[in-house]
Amino acid sequence: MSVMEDLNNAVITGNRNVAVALTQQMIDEGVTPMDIVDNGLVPGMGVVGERFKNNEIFVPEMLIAARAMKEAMALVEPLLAAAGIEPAYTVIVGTVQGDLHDIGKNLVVMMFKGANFGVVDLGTNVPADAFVAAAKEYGADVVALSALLTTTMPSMKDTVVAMNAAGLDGVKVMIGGAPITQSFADEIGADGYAADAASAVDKAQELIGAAA
Ligand code: B1M
Repeated sequence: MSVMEDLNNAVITGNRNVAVALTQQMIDEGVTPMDIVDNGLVPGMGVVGERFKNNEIFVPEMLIAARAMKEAMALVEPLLAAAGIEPAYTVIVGTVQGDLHDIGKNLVVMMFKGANFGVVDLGTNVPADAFVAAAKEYGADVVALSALLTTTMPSMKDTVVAMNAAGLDGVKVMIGGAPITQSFADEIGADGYAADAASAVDKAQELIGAAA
């Protein structure tokens, strides 16, 4: 098995020590940081996302895999930055105003990072105008809203309205969270809905026409 395949497996199984060691080994051997990300780390998280969608693994396994990916990425990120390599797409993620639930939102963040999106995480209780400001500041491709409370679902509509009012119709707004459905997304004019964190990445890629 190649070192790259071993790195894939280390991410899939959440073995962060091996993931970090193999990443460092490849850096030392002169493998380009982009090659490590594209062929060693991202495909591993892709497998994790698929297994999560298929209920073959659950939140704890996903968190462990994401931690392995994050620690390996920490070695590669400075090299990418030094080479002027930026992620191709930027997503703003946050839990909407009034809502403090962030476990699902954090999984969404991890899956986007695992797919090599640039991620701006605004945290929880995020007002519509903060999503608008961040979308402008970072030139976002996607704004991803999470809500866990039926009482905060209207904040999603407020955000869609604010994005359109700010002339950001070109930025795709997608929504998700336990009480959210495709029909609610249709009702409030959101561009997309995803049922889980792995599907959120698929949906974002579909909305912006990015290669998976
Ligand atoms: Co709260 N809570 N909570 N809570 N809480 C729920 C959501 C609730 C269903 C519990 C219940 O009554 N059975 C209920 C909501 C009822 C409703 O609205 N119909 C509820 C309530 C009422 C409340 C309070 C109002 C309780 C109170 O104070 N009286 C209060 C509200 C605080 C606030 O937000 N303003 C409250 C507080 C809390 C805690 C702080 C104690 C804690 C949150 C801790 C934290 O997040 N840091 C908490 C928790 C943990 C829960 C439950 C138990 C678990 C939520 C969770 O993290 N699930 C929840 C009951 C339940 O779900 N069993 C409950 C795991 C997580 C991985 O799943 O977030 O659904 P989830 O994310 C999924 C998908 O939904 C999706 O991807 C993830 C999986 O891949 N997803 C997206 C999420 N965002 C997405 C975005 C996307 C795409 C997919 O695209 C953009």
